[in-house]
Amino acid sequence: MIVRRLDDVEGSDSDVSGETWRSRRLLLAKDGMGYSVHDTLIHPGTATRMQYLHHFEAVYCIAGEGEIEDLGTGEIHPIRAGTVYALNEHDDHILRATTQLRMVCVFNPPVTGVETHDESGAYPPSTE
Ligand code: 9YT
Repeated sequence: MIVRRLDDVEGSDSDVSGETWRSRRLLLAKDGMGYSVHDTLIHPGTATRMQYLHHFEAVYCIAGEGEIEDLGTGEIHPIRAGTVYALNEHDDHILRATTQLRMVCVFNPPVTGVETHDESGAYPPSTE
């Protein structure tokens, strides 16, 4: 059994930041679960375009307010605590944070720990 706390991850190599976000990666590829679990903060007033070409991601908002724009359909969905979105079609999207968003993110395949977005808004393919 693995028991890990946010305190264990904060400030470690598994605490990774991009320009608009900070991702505390609680479970990683090396944990052997087949997915990774992140506690991610999206900074207020930011917009982030992303498209995970090599991963599926589910995102569950536990605090804050914002919106997600599906660039495939043009639809905009409000995000607040209790909202989950699943990028089941490697969807090209923009995430806008009105206030700080706290999101629990699950990636399949799992990230190894150090990934940040490339110029297309994706993480590289998993090599593990
Ligand atoms: C919600 C989102 O996709 N934010 C970017 C960071 C990423 N989810 C991560 O690595 O936790």
